[in-house]
Amino acid sequence: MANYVLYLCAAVALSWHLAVASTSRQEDGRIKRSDDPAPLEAVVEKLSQQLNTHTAQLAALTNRLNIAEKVVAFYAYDTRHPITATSSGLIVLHQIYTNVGDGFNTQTGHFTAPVSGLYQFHSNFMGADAQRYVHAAIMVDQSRVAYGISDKRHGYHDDASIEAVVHVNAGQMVYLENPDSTTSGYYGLGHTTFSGFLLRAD
Ligand SMILES: [Ca+2]
Repeated sequence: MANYVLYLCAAVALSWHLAVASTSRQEDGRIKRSDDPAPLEAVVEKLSQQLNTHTAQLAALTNRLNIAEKVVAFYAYDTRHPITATSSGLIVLHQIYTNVGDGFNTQTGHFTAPVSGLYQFHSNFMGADAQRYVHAAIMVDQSRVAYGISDKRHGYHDDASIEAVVHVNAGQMVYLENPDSTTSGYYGLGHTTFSGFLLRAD
């Protein structure tokens, strides 16, 4: 009888221990997670959102890099002499050393910006007539952004150099103009030049 009671008590204690142990395992986080897919779905959703964000950032950076590596540059001259331009007319240079980006048109004398950004333009010019002085201007559309004078009346050649650093929008035209009220002659033979290049795209 005493043995039976002892056996019964041992059986009850063992059952209680197993019950507690079983409950403990079910409350274990790692075991519970593998049984329940909800937390994993949340993790996948969060990683998916991060991947989308990083993909968009990579696309934006790639686009920015393509723009930053954009090269636009031209350098025009003319071997004719003299180069004449009517009042408020273009000083058209028909030859080019450099035309990266094909922005400069040798027929019209226009440079058309292929991309928006900060540009630098320069012209060296020289009057062809010893009896008078001439001006030249760098124009962005209708706006004068640089202006200079060459005066040969003292009997010597006189170069003038003008330069502008300006923001130009894609499609805007930049050109050399004779701002005087009369037709002007400019020294050709490579003396009168017009150049420009993109410093930084937007
Ligand atoms: Ca000078």
